[in-house]
Amino acid sequence: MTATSTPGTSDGRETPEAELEVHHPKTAAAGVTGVAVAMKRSVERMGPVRSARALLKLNQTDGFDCMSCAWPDPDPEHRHTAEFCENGAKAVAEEGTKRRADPHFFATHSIAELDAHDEWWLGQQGRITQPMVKRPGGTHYEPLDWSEAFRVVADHLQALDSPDEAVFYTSGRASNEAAFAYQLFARAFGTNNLPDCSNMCHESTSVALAESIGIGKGSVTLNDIYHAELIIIAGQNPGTNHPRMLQALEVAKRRGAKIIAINPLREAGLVNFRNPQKARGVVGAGTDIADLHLPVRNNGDLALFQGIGALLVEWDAVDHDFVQAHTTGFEAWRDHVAAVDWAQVERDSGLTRAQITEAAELLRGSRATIWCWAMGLTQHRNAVATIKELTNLALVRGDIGRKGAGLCPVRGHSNVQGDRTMGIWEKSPDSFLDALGAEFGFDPPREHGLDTVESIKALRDGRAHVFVGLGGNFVHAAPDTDVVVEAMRRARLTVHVSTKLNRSHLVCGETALILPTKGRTEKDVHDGVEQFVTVEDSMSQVHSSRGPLEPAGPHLRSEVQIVTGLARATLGDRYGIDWAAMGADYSVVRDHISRVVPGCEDYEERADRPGGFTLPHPPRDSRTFRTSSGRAEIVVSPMEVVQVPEGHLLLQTLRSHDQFNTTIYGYSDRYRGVEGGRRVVFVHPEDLAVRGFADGDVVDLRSTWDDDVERVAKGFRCVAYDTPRGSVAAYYPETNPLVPLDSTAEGSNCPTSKSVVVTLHRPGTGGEGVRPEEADRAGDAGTSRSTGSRPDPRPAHQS
Ligand SMILES: Nc1nc2c(c(=O)[nH]1)N[C@H]1C(S)=C(S)[C@@H](COP(=O)(O)OP(=O)(O)OC[C@H]3O[C@@H](n4cnc5c(=O)[nH]c(N)nc54)[C@H](O)[C@@H]3O)O[C@H]1N2
Ligand SMILES: Nc1nc2c(c(=O)[nH]1)N[C@H]1C(S)=C(S)[C@@H](COP(=O)(O)OP(=O)(O)OC[C@H]3O[C@@H](n4cnc5c(=O)[nH]c(N)nc54)[C@H](O)[C@@H]3O)O[C@H]1N2
Ligand code: SF4
Ligand SMILES: [Mo]
Repeated sequence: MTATSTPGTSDGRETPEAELEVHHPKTAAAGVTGVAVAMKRSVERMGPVRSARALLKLNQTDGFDCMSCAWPDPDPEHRHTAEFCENGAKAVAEEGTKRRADPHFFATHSIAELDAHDEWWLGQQGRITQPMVKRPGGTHYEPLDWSEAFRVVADHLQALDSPDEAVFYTSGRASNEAAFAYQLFARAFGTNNLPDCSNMCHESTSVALAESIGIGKGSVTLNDIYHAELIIIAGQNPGTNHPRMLQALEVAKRRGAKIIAINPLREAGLVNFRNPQKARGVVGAGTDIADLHLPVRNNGDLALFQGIGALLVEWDAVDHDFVQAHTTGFEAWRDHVAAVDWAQVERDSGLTRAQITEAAELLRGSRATIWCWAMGLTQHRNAVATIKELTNLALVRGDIGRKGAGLCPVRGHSNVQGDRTMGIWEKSPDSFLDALGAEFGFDPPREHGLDTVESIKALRDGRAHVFVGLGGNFVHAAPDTDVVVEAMRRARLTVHVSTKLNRSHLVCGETALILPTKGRTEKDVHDGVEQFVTVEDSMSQVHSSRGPLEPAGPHLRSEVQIVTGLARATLGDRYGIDWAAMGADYSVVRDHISRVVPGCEDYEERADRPGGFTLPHPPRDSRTFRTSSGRAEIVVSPMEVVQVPEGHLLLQTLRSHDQFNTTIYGYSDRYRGVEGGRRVVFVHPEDLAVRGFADGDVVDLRSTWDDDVERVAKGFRCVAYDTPRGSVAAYYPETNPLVPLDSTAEGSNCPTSKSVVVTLHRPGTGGEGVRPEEADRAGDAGTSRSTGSRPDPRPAHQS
């Protein structure tokens, strides 16, 4: 294949932004700056009245659930008037903006012209107000009415040779009601092709936990955090991605908990935190959150966890009663970890035995330990094994089903966990399909559907022809951007249910539709009756959500209305499913949910109580493990860690403080000291020096994979940074062209976005380790695409 550059990604840019500045990273998170930034952005985008109306209802029992992350809310009696963080406020401002991308906007900008802009600019154009279509051969989107839009989708779906030629993607912001109706639509249509963002996110967690403890969800509640003696935070950056978690950690700390951060980077917030809700936080030095920071090398956690296991075994720091009563596999695991080669543990983890011993001692001394983790563990080839290994440590310490202890995978999207509970899953178990079939009088398809990576391949290879996205930005979120771009362009129809413009609308199938939806912030009234929706947070708490703001336009429909409209147009009255009733009154959907989804009995009443209700979790509730053995499984995994060839580096792709996934709020990664741009790569100073580079140099990144495709992302400014030797970092989604589609986690098929083998190159010269002819090929492809220019990176004041 030919060399590739960054087509289909942001703006095909080949150099860092002119305004890019790098300062010393901050050690403290939040504090006054966080509050000030949140207020400034809100008022800029929404104006003072809408800002106040929205923010005072954010995360309140009579208000709406924050649509940013899945961190839970405190009990109703413990909520503040301002129960949100800086990034929650940014998410609200992004949706509540007064700006509009209306039909006139689409008439004045061709799709090609829009595609030359970066993701930040696209987001700045505001809310989409009417259904839009790009017809075959068309250069622009044009408006159409809802019934015609539904007809276009129905015609394409009905024309397929098999229902399996369509894929129905979901991003984790969809409500439970929308998700339930959507999976019903896909299955009544005849396919389990229900890929979702989870496939790129916590899928490794779901797989590992289902096998080890019999349920793919975490076992702690917020109250457990307050009562923990030790909290371990591995591969997660809460200061940016789950900011209110820091407040819970602060409470735990004041009650005497110790905290260990396992992270290649010294992320602000883990090191030091200033709570803006407490005067002490605003003026004082704040709380040192982490008692111990272990700067593990990228992908080194499996080795670290096995090293800790070896020490616990050596010290016999094992809860034998728990192991005896509830687990299987202990002896084999004990023998495996007791035999670890410490030289290998140290090399693969990048940590010394002394550092590992310090962590193991804290674990030995704790009677209640909570393990938190996120993308730093899930997006690796060995992710499932790594999470099982951490689970082994929790099991041998008896830390499941005990107050103040447990497993706490911290989910990303606000309702990603709820969507899975509602059946958004390409591999839903037969028990769920049976219940669904019994409720609606049909036999749902049983064959597993396509996940995200498989869907891309099916579209690429012409095995799938229709893509429907309920939210999200598939083109920029998925790995191997160039392949995804080609795959989507081969589709006969691409459909996106969206609030705002994004890249996926511009990388079109032959026909493309944008169906504009109301968001969480907005009122949803039908025939004078106010509707509400329900969501589930990262700790299995289900509750209602009601938006306070007037919708962005009179033509918007809610996700439930759009999904049921699509289903009705496509399926008519097949199986006698009453789509119209569900779309008109969401309590009809909830009534179905109460009979189909386990744990959701009396759903209508329990979900709408202040604070909602907690879904059952057998290991947490009664130390019951519904695995094949009926016990929690302590699993042996070989210590396989990515080995990086000589001269190469291991790249992790992560989030800045000023984005939500592919939505770029702005260009300020304040805590890491990067302002005015995003094309940076964080590298250890000696890794720069040995390659003849220095801080400030511009390099191209190339990834190395087992095929003949060259994957290049151009023009990144080197930032000398405190990261382990050999481990580098850069932002997602700019680096997604480097993640090979076939490089996925064993067992979960999650793309390995946190371990990409790369080399650094001087732009244009071929640089280090490349033959000049290779560099030329890269250069050619790099110039084959238009280079759109991004205007002033500071948010413009259009409203
Ligand atoms: N403001 C904001 N909030 C968000 C999001 C957002 O984009 N913006 N996204 C949401 C979503 S969908 C998700 S999934 C979550 C993501 O939340 P996080 O998982 O916190 O997100 P990342 O930025 O990907 O950060 C991963 C962290 O893991 C570390 N890391 C990388 N590789 C390794 C490794 O090999 N081992 C260890 N131990 N650590 C490693 C990185 O240094 C970084 O601190 O956040 C959610 N919340
Ligand atoms: N390299 C790399 N790649 C990654 C990751 C990584 O760490 N590194 N992380 C992965 C992870 S964890 C995830 S979760 C995925 C994220 O993948 P996605 O969920 O597909 O992406 P988002 O950027 O969250 O989607 C943003 C879009 O959703 C739409 N939207 C916003 N609000 C609403 C709403 O209320 N309703 C509807 N219908 N649409 C709405 C808007 O149009 C917006 O542009 O990316 C993955 N990709
Ligand atoms: S912690 Fe997450 S859910 Fe809570 S306000 Fe902040 S972004 Fe929203
Ligand atoms: Mo995620």
